[in-house]
Amino acid sequence: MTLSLKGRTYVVMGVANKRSIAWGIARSLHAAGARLIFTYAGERFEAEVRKLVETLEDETALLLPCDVTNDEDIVKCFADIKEKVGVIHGVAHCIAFANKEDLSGEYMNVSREGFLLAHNISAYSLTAVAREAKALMTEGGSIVTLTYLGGERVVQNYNIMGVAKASLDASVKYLANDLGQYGIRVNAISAGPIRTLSAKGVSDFNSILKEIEERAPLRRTTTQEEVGDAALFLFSDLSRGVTGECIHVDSGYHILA
Ligand code: NDP
Ligand code: N5H
Repeated sequence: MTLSLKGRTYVVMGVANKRSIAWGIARSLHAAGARLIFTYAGERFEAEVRKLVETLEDETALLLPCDVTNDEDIVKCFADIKEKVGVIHGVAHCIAFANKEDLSGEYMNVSREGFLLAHNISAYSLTAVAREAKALMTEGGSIVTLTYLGGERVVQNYNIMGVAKASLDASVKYLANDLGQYGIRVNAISAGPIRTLSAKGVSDFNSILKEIEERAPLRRTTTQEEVGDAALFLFSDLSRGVTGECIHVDSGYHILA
């Protein structure tokens, strides 16, 4: 068993820019020789993602639109992938969204609309994507999503995203149970805080990072590369016995009281 992914194809969903965790995963998979297909939500970041993908200098790389709030988009995206490449071996789901006003203050003030939006994009999308991806994973496969400690415990201001991540974490287990019989594994990586576009606007992000540097067992913050390499393990056959699992890549912060 090796970590080489030569001859394998992976769909990476959720690159917005070079700081995205999805881009860290893409770089690790690319270094292992995998062929990559990127999906992006809207035209907003298309040009930026296209530029990044070009830096890989891989003519086989593909870039397709996929807004996960739209079932037709998901179905069309995977139908296009089927037509263009046939078989895929995995999907990296690196997508989440909540309204900014629902990410501070008291959780209980969340509106029905804000609650449903966060769950739609951040949790349901994994199930919708897994269902479409399954048809293309005829040689078995591995699905990896990204979660955060705030889904297991109360983390100040994470609020509606914590509730959505709890739903995502449970989805990983139910999907793992459904898809195991087809040789498809489903796992999550719980990443420590990383400064990305999504994290922009979090007012006390510096103090969150400082606390990790001071208290986490490894005494440093998490990098995109660390998450990328853990994902590489989950996509490779080295993790062939692992499914329904959540691996914390957070300098060990989650073990602290
Ligand atoms: P980014 O902002 O780089 O990525 C978030 C991605 O979500 C964007 O690419 C965005 O696409 C995508 N997205 C939002 N709405 C939709 C939609 N409707 N359809 C398709 N894609 C959509 O941030 P991160 O890399 O930080 O986030 C990736 C994942 O990592 C998220 O699940 C996040 O919760 C998780 N995570 C992040 C941590 C951190 O500290 N940064 C810690 C733990 C987990 P577009 O830009 O095209 O709208
Ligand atoms: C405890 C914290 C800090 C407070 C909570 C932050 C939650 C962040 C997650 C969501 C996904 C961020 C989000 O939806 C931002 C949007 O409202 C506004 N941003 C955008 O629209 C940008 C342009 C696009 C690209 O963003 C998205 N998502 O589409 C948690 C932190 C310590 C860790 C963290 C940041 C976790 C996480 O899940 O991302």
